[in-house]
Amino acid sequence: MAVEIGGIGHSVKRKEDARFIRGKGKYVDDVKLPGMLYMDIARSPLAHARIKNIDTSKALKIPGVVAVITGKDLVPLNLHWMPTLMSDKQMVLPTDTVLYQAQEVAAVVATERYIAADGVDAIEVDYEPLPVVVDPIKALQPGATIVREDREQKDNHIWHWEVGDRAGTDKAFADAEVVVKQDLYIPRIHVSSIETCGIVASFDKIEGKLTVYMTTQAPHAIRTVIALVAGHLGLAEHKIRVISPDIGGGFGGKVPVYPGYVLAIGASVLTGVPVKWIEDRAENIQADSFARDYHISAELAAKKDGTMQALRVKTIADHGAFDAAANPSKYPAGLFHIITGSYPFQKSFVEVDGAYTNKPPGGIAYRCSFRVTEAAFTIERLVDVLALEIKKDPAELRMQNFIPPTAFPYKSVLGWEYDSGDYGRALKLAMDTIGYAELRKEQAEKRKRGELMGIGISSFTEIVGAGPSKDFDILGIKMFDSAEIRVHPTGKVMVRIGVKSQGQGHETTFGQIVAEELGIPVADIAVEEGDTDTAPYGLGTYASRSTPVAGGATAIAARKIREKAKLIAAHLLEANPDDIEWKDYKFQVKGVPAKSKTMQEVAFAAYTNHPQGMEAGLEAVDYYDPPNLTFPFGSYICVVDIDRGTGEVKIRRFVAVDDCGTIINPMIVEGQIHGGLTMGLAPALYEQITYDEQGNIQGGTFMDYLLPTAMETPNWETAKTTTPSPHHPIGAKGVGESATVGAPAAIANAVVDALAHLGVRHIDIPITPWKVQKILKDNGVAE
Ligand code: MCN
Ligand code: CUM
Repeated sequence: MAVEIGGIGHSVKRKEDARFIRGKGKYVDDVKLPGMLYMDIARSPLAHARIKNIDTSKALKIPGVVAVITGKDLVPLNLHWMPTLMSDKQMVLPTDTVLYQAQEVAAVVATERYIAADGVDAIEVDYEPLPVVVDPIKALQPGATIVREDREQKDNHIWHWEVGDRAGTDKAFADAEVVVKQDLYIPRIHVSSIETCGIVASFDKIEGKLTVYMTTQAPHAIRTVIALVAGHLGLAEHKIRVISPDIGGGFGGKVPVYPGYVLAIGASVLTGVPVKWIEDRAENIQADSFARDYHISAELAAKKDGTMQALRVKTIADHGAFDAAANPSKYPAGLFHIITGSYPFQKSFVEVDGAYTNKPPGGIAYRCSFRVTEAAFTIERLVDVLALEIKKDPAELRMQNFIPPTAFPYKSVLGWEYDSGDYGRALKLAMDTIGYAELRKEQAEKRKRGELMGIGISSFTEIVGAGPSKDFDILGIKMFDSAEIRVHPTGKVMVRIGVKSQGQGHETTFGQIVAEELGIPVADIAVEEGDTDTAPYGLGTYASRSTPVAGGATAIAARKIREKAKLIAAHLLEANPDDIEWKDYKFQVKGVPAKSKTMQEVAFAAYTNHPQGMEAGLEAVDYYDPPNLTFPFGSYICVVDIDRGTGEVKIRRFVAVDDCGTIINPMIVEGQIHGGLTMGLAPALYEQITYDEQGNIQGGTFMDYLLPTAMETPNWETAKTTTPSPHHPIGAKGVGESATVGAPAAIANAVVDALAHLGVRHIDIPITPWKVQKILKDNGVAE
């Protein structure tokens, strides 16, 4: 019975894969409208320059070029600047100054994509170079080149944010028996989704209606933002339809609004013809928002026996030229204050300062719900630094300190209330699975022979599922989410939700939630997302919030339907509703299993034979505002061998134990973890974007920006524990980012562990062979 339904806990095959694996997905670039024009963008070669003149005459002479748009053209429309999600503003096109390399300078609209590109090549811009500042620490020093001359404040400081008890923490440090300190740089990296960003904007001049097909993770928010920003041009919210079709990976990179989107919409409104803009790969990696770029200085105070007492963290956040991060309004540094992690610190203090530099906007939440990756990496690295300092096994040190399972719900010193957790169980399972004790013995023997082997642990706590709406909003729009369910007369179901999959499998898993609640086979349930004309209002998919928030809405909407269905079942069974129970996916008269009705029978009656006085139909809507976030967690153990000749790090084994509460679809969750682990491996060993002193990007192609391929990716071994969320309607927590958050520290800790006997305490990621080989050479152990 249960197998046929395909409810919660079943590895139902992904419905969406039927089209994806046949190449039949429908992405933005598949949208082709009659008369459509194509847009391409001219970009600045310099990181900071005055624009003396833009000559568009040659471009306009190219046959097929319809229009060239510059900043000056946008001024009368008041569209040359746009608000960012972080209450900053960002240039759509510059009128006089460019602030980073690859910044948009002009747009060309043409009858063909390649003619538009020729038009871009023919635009002549006269630049006067200005001094460049790329280092945020230098940017904050007095006398630094000012990046944002448009601001009243004449320096590069964006904001200061702090949380915790400064004086109490300072005192705890002053009194502490042991203090360890570590500076860490978490480098700038870039989301590299298979699909780049793109849009087809289609303005119907007669209806006054704008239809936008767009690679966005949050279509409803985009609709509202367009209405707020372009309302003065006559674009009202009921005449704006945003469609987010299939998306080839978002990972946080498709949350911000990029100038290209605005330009394509503007171009369509002006021409009255559909306009398509599809970013190329180089533009995507060079100009779109970046992640991380945190300069962290962290200290941990403890007793001699290893009892952790206090944490003190100071950070400089490099946001590039505009603060276009996608954080909830209240939290400019995201949820970085989850940094106390899995440990019951008594005192903590965290401060972050944002800085402008001549680089593209940074600060997006690349597969981490708002700076959680930075936080988890810092605390899990710091715990290992402490372990080395007091000569204690890092597993033992963690076990000694974990917040005990009896302490949940646990209120952290920096203000979060962790819903549930059992950290010791997860770490023990990881240790048993990998054979921790044996590995330590092997390591000791190898060390005697001069061989380099390391074991690294990361026992992270995640924080996902923004709302609740009292604390979480974007530009004032509260973070709740929604579901609308309609049961048709023949018992088939249409579910529409306010979030939007970018590959996470929502069509399958949200169907499974409804299947479980209504006893209708998942095959009979269609799930639709991403069209603002049909889906209920929601805040979109990021921060692993779909399951915690829209998942809750879906379960509750289904339960509303079941309540009504029960009354219809009682009517059909000629019984008192109080005598009806929901059992084995059916309504039964208590104690008389033979007298029962299926949901399909009830659905038919809802339209053909419903009780007198009751509304016909069977549908429900729910807007769910979660009471709290969810706190998934895990323990990862990584084993590395290091080549003494090349400095290459080889991951021999990696065991990942994750706990995301009730699991809807184990296969999909495992897939999320595999993908997430690879995205955690990437910054640990390979990925980093750097800039030279002139602000030229050094990692602007995949020749220089190393994405791990199947060759570099180890065989991930996964296992799980299940600690349901007590407040979520089905006990589920989010999981989409856990592995990316947890993996980097396990890998870095393993490498440091392999080299610890040489006096190594820390190596900044990415841990490249070059860095390791230098350590080996400096210590005379290189082969
Ligand atoms: N799931 C489950 N049981 C749980 C938790 C989740 O079966 N207890 C399922 C969900 O139903 C969903 C998937 O796992 O099908 C991920 O769910 P969730 O953790 O709620 O995350 P979201 O759906 O909100 O996805 C967002 C998350 C984020 S923020 C990034 S970044 C990321 C990630 O998902 N981007 C991805 N995974 C991605 N996977 C793909 N293929 N593409 C992306 O762009
Ligand atoms: Cu944290 S990236 Mo995801 O939130 O889209």
